[in-house]
This record gives sequence, C-alpha cells and structure tokens, in this order.
Amino acid sequence: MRLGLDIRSDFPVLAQQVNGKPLVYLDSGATAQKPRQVLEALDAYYRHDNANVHRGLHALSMRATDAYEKARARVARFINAADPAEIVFTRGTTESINLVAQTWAAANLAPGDEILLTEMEHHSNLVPWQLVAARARAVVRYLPVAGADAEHGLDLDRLDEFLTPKIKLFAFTHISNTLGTVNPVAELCRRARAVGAITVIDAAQSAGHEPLDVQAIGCDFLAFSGHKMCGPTGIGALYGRKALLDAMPPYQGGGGMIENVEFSGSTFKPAPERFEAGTPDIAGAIGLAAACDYLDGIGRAAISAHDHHLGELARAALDELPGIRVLGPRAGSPRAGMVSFAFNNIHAHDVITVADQQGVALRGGHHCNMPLMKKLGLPSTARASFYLYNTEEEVAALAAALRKVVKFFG
Ligand code: C6P
Repeated sequence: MRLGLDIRSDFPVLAQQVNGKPLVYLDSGATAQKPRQVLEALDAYYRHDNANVHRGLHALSMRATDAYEKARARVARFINAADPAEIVFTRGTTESINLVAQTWAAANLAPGDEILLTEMEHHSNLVPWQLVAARARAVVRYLPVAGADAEHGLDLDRLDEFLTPKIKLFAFTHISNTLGTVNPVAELCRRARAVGAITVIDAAQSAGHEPLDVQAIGCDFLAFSGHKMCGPTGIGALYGRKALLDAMPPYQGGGGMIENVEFSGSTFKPAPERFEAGTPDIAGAIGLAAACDYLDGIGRAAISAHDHHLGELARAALDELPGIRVLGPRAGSPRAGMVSFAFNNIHAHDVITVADQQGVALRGGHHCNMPLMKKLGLPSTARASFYLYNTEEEVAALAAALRKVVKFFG
C-alpha cells in the first residue's frame, strides 16, 4: 500500500472543498485528522458500552472498564513500555508534563538545583518547569540551538557544559514543532543518566510519526497527545518508569485514586490510578487505542519515510521562491516532515490567508515557541506539516499557493 492517495478514503474530512478548492490539509502538526476506524471505535463505545469505569459491577460498567484497561495496554505496546501500569491517561502532552512538574519535580527539587531544557521547547515543556522552579527556588537552564539558519539543531558540543551534576531533570522535545529538528533522544537520555538526571521527553510531534521504544530510548518519562496521532482530542498519555511513578505524590485528588479515605486523611492507590482522579476520558482512551491500531497497521517507519519525503519535496519547492527564509536543519541532518518559513516583508498571517483562499491549510504564528522565535529574530513563521494522508500533488498545491502569495504581495 502507498501512503497518501491510497489511504485518503479512511479520512472523511479530507473529501471537501474549502473556498471552492479541494482541501489541502497541511496542519497535522497542530492536530491530525481522524480515520473512520477511530470514529467508529468512539461511536461503537457510546452506542453499546457507555458506562463509568472501575465503579460499577453491572455488565456495561465491566465492559467499559475492560475496554479502558485494554486501551492502556495498547498504548503501552505502542511505545514498548514494559508494563501497562506505566501509562497514565491525561488530557495530552501539556497535562502529562505538568503532572511530572507538579509531582516528581515538586517533591525532589531543592533550592539551587537545576533543570535543563533546550531553547527549542514548546511552551508546554517550558512554562511548567519555570513555575515549579520558582516555587522550589531551582534554576532553569537552556541548551542552545545552534545559530546558523541552515542547521537549527541542538548545540550538542556544549552539552557537557550544561549537563552538570547540579541538573536534576533534563526535559527536551523529540521533534521541534517549529524547526522540524529530530533530536537524538537516546543519546540525550544516556548523557543525562551519566550525571544522575531524570529525563522527560516531549513526544507530541513524534509519537504518531516515528517508531518509539521507551525501553530502547532509556527515558524516565515521555509525554504525548492523542489528537496529533489520529486519535481524539482531550486524551493523551504520560509514560513513567513504574518505580518513579509509584514514589510520586498524587497530582489531583478525587474518586478513583484513593485506597482509603478518613476524615483525618487518605491513602492512595499505586500508579497509574493514583494520577487519574475523577471519571477519565473513557471514550478518548478507546479512540486512542484505535489510533494506535491504525498507525501500527500501516507502520510508523513507513509513515516517517512518507512524511520525510513530502517534507523534502516541499523544502526544495520553497527554496525556489524569492525572499523566503526556510527554517530547520539542512538536508542530511535528521528532520521531520514539516517546513517552517518566513517571507521578507510578508507577514505569516497574510501567507496563511492567501493559502487558505487556495484551500491550503497552514499554521502561522510563534508556534508556542516565543523565546526561540525571538532568538531567530522572527515575529512569526508559516508552517506546512505533512502526514500519512498527504500527497505529492498537495506539495505542488502548496508551492502554487505560495507563488500566488509572492505575486500578490511582491
Ligand atoms: N503543538 C503545534 O505545533 P497539546 O496541546 O498538549 O496536545 O500539545 C502541546 C505541544 C507540546 N509539545 C510540542 C512539541 C507541541 O508541538 C505541542 C503542540 C501544536 O501546532 C500547537 S501549538
């Protein structure tokens, strides 16, 4: 099976016109479209099995609980976690990272301790650490992004300078949502372990695009969102090593996470229930498991190769345009299937609007990477991000739309 055209019929939303033109959806980095297999799993759950989990003894409740726990095991297999109990369902990457910041970091950081991030972190992997550092009187440091436009990788030559024994936790993204840089996550984890630092990987942009094996990578925590990998919005996961999760205090209190409650105090279940207070997003978890089935049925190595191919085609086409600055690593360096770019004297919002008139959906702005954009001297960029349902013809449509932008504003 070829990706692109051959699987488009799985994605009903793509078969529409926008502004009188066939929709060319190049914003999967923001959120991916959903195949009918995921839509059907959600529909079937609500039609036949809807009940609360872990609470009822009736047939529907037992079916819902079974499906919810099977979804956990499916997500564990998706990233090769050793034990389903290492998967905490959350609302997504942002909540997963906040959970670690509010629990592990809050319990383990002392004044003067350091947290290492990188300059290419999304606000979701930056602000939670600033918040917890302010409370613990810890210090946040940032591994630089190498300056030259054609590179945009982490400055690994300076890693030893930053990764000192003072660093208690090193949090970094797998794939930059602005640059498309793919970071060497296994190496970063190995180097962090050597100084005794805990590692947190933001896999928001990689989980649905790259094969992921948390045991081979050797990370302590990994966070991702269902909606960027063909699953529903409102569901995601935190992987955490079991020993670490079990030693962490609860995040939120409520039903489902307690062992015993007295007026004088409470005791808590082990992970993962300890971190899932209240009624969870049961349908979301089931939909996420269906997305794992769908993506693994195709194979993430094939998806990654397809995304990469389209990204390279797009980059070559963009390089032909006058007055354009294309971000991200040069050809030959690891980079994902996305391209961020800025035109001299044309605001990204104007680019997006003209592209939208051609049916081409792009993202524009600071991509929740404000400090990085400031470092790059750019107020905003436009971004095209590719996924398994995109085609070479859509890359051509992107190039044609951008030629119109240049003609219109140039
Ligand atoms: N990026 C984009 O680039 P949530 O919103 O929790 O599902 O994901 C947050 C997030 C965290 N890390 C990275 C690397 C991300 O790219 C994102 C989401 C979107 O268009 C929205 S800013």
